Amino acid sequence: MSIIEQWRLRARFARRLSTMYGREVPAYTTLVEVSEEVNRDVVGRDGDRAQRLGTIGRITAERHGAIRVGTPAELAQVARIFGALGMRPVGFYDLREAASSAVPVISTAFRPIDADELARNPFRVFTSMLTPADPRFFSPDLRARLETFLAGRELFGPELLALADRAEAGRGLPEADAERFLDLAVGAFELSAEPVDRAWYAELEAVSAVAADIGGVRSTHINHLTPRVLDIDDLYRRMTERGIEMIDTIQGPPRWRGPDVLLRQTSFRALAEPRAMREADGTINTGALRVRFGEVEARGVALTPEGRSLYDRLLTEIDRTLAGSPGRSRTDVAVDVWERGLPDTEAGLRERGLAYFTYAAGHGHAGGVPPESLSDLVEQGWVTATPIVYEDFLPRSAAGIFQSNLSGEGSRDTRAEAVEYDQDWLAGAIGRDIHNPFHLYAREQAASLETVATTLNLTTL
Ligand code: OOG
Ligand code: NI
Repeated sequence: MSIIEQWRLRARFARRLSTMYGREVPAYTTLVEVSEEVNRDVVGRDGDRAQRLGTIGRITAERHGAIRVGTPAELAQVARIFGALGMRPVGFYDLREAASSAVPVISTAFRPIDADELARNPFRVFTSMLTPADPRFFSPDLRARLETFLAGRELFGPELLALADRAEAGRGLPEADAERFLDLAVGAFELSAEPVDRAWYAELEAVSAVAADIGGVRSTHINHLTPRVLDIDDLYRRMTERGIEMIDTIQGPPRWRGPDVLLRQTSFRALAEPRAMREADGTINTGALRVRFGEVEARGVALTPEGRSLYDRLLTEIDRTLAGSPGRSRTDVAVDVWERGLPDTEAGLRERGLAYFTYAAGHGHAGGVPPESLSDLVEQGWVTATPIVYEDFLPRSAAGIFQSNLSGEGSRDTRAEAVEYDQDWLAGAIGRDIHNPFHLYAREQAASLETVATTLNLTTL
């Protein structure tokens, strides 16, 4: 019997989720249309250069989603559903620590981890879990009621989870089961029509709008979906021209003359959606909640640990400079800092070991004996270097995206001690390894170098 392989399940799931979200949040459909327009124009203008970090086929289908759950048990179930789609937990993000915009969640991202799987369909989901045990956000009393509420709900039914386990174990599902699995999985992330308890929601909202979105309702939902665009500044302008209100900034590194690194993101503000509300006396009214939005992103080259710490230092320098001269625009300062701090060519990033590349034996050399160093090999045309695209997220941008789409600041007791939820804790809670993104990029780079060494008959590289 033929089975639908995991990557096909993943691609279908991403497509169906996108259709569903477009129906629920029509401005998202506009965002996708405008992204496709921009991508067509950039490819028309720049040709192959536009596709240096992924083919237009991959980029057109590329999405990331965001979901939020309440407990380790729920997160473990999410891991089974995404495991069915060939997506593994990668990276650990603690958004409770974000300086100006703390949110009571810790997060990981589920995504494919092998280069060929990413090329087939790179769908990823930023997945956050509430931290009720953190006393900076929740009093003991509220924590207890919240945990009881969360323990009493079911986000994913037994049939969905059983199909997920079969898909993961068998690396796919027969067609009829695949369809059933996708129906149930997409359905689990639709906005529920079940009435929201107004007082309970408001009580949590006073602590954090994210806490209310997660723990104030008896179901989960896709919070946003994000297409990838090749020119995010152009997209921002076009969306604004269409009358869609965007958040103030594009998060992440600035646009500048050098290579794009990591990730730039922006979004449109969360829209008021009608939701049924249950009042204290039991009557049901129609209210509105503002939690779901559309985001868009441009991806650049993945940085090594050295590149990443340089990036983090440059961000700090931008903040420091701005604090000292508040009249200047953030963009101006950022471009300045970038031009002084970062090599403005791919070769520069490569030679200083700041970014990851894959290498392949080329045909551009004059012949003779190949040189021994990698940079000579590349310079003399023996080997080509292609940047590896960044597949992950940025904690500071993530916190900004969360916050810029929330109304209300929430409250936080800054005197209380943080509770340690770290990566090991999270891995234990879901019973799966959490991959280190740097190791994944380094592994891909190393595998390509090994092939080059074999092809050119070099003993060391
Ligand atoms: C997740 C926010 C983070 C991103 O792209 O950085 C995120 C959320 O709002 O649940 O999606
Ligand atoms: Ni996002």
